[in-house]
Amino acid sequence: MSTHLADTCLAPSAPPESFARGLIEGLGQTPKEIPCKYFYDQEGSALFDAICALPEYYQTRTEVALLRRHAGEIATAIGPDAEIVEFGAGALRKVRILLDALDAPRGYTPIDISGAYLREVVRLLAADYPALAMHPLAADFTLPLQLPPLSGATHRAGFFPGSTIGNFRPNAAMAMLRRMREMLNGGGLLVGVDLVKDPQILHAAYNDAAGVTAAFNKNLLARANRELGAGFDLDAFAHYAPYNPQSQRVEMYLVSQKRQSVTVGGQCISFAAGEAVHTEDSHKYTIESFREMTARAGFLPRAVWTDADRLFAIHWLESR
Ligand code: AVI
Repeated sequence: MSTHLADTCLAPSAPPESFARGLIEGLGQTPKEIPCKYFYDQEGSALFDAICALPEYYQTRTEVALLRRHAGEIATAIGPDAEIVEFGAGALRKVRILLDALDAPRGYTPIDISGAYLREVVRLLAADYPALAMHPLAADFTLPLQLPPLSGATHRAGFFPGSTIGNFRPNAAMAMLRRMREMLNGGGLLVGVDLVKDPQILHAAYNDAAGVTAAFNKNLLARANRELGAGFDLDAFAHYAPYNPQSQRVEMYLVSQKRQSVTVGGQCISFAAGEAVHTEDSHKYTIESFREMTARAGFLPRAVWTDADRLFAIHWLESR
């Protein structure tokens, strides 16, 4: 569910009713975890928007600049009369750049778990693109799903910006790419991916000076307090987000600062002092490692656009 409608960054989330179940299940495991899809309630989406504007979080501004700079080439790669399928229907700012550059785009199919969010996306875009046929799909794009037959467009092109793919483990990311390829039925995929880089830059991006990422991480506990009446003391948990240069991912944790017990949905959950709850992985790829993964998923990796500092890459993948 992407409940926040600011024109910056949004990410896929999960229906609220599943939060209690997912939280209790994850905290019952050893080691403890909370799936990152639960970050994005209204508060979490607003915090994520704030992250996207942080000086340390280079990803959003770099991707937007790449889209702007290479919009013409991207439009040529996609071709005229296309229907754009956006996986996760997030940042309107990004899809607008694409739609403005394309030659006669025929349709837009945003896929998001939140029907309410989709309605708002469609309302906002329909005003500016009256000729574009809107086919919103309220669904979880990480699961198999079938798109309705094409109408008006000659082909589909997928759009998956924001390096959301990095929040999936590589095997899951590859399986998802395979499903996307099948769904697109011969159409290509434009995907934004954060690059492997100097660990200090990555560390700063997930440990910002203003503490917004820490608040975003702790929002999982705040959300449990709001929605489930859980008794988390936010000060009794610390945000910890190291970059692991061997596994090439930022790992995010909430670390219990003392021995404590919290009641969540009627269940008592105990934390040892120093015990960590794993909340997110953000995998980074080199241009080559990402191309290799997409080729194994059945795509033909074509053009790649990257910035001079090699912070971020946008890949154009054709279907075999
Ligand atoms: C949504 N996703 C790509 C973000 C990332 O960078 O992995 C989520 C995020 N987590 C902490 N900061 C931003």
